[in-house]
Amino acid sequence: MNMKIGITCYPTVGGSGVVATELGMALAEKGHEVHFITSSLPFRLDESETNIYFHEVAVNSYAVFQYPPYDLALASKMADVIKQEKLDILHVHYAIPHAVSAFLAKEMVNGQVKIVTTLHGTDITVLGYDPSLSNMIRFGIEKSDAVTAVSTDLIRQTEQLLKTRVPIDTVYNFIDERIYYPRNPVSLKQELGIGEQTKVLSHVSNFRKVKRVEDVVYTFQKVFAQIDAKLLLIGDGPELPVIRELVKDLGLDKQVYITGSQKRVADLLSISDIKLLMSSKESFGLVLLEAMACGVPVIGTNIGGIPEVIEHGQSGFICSLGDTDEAAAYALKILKDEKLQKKMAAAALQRAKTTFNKNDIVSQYELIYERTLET
Ligand code: GMT
Repeated sequence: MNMKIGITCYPTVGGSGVVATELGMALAEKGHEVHFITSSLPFRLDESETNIYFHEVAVNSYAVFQYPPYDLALASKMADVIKQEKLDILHVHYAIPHAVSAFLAKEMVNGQVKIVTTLHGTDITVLGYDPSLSNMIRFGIEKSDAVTAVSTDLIRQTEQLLKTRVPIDTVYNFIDERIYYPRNPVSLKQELGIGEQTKVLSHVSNFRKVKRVEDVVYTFQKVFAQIDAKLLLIGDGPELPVIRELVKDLGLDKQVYITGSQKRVADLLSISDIKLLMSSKESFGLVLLEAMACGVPVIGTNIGGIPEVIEHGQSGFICSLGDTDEAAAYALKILKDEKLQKKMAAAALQRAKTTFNKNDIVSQYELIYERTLET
């Protein structure tokens, strides 16, 4: 059954925006009509594709408003699009503000749409602790017609923290396998001046405090003490200046490449022997899946949804939060044993293709949409 689906997400670079955009494009390819209702054109969205439409939410900043009313402008735009385009489904990513704006929009059109909300983590694990917002987040969740979360651990945390009383389905994230696949690494290694035998560790994030990039650097320091290696720090964010200083203080400037935001993430991952994610909060860790799809073994912390992505001892290793000795020991175990590295790389690739298969996951969302339309 072809449906008319509205999608709202934060369109800027970030896992939730990427997943929402990829999902919209995949649904459009399957014949659904997809309407993005966002404050700007989502990164990676090609609006010239068939069945894709973009509705910009314009936020006016009149002098009387101390804060521009994004949530209300969004609700108003959602209501317009639901009416004009006769949307069946409004799929919002993040409970606040998006599910709350969707609820307002639904009220404005007398309930003529179903709301599906996907939780990505930040609204629950960061904002859920703020008592002034937790009632609002619970409201957004409970007023949705269906709710999904990107990991089972995120459901556990949501129920524990917010005491929600509605069913939530786990629907894992997926990546576009036309972008993330094992590529030929030789030329890029040469271009970066990295020797063919030198091992490469990498980290990709938005350099927020929760990503604990300093643990990545300390882990690398311990690995480099034993073998020839380089570290690629890919991405940008508030902690980058602190990390740059740390790298300098540790005398690792020549071993650590700070690349900033990159369009060639898949290429950089493909020349990596290991990918590290040492976060203190992570509902899923999309960057782990991106690395696995490039055939790279991953090491992540025992936090949030990470253990659902990495099968410990198969596609990589799970270490305790903050334990850089343990992370370095796992990294060295992989890097010193070529046979193990190849086995783990193949397992990572296989897991990305099966457990996180794009077609299966898009079908799960379609079934959830259909279920809401039956009620
Ligand atoms: O982690 C971030 O800083 C960005 C954030 C987002 O909203 O894009 O990521 C969240 O959603 C991603 C996609 O579902 C997940 O892969 C990330 O684990 C999750 N981040 C956190 O839970 C901290």
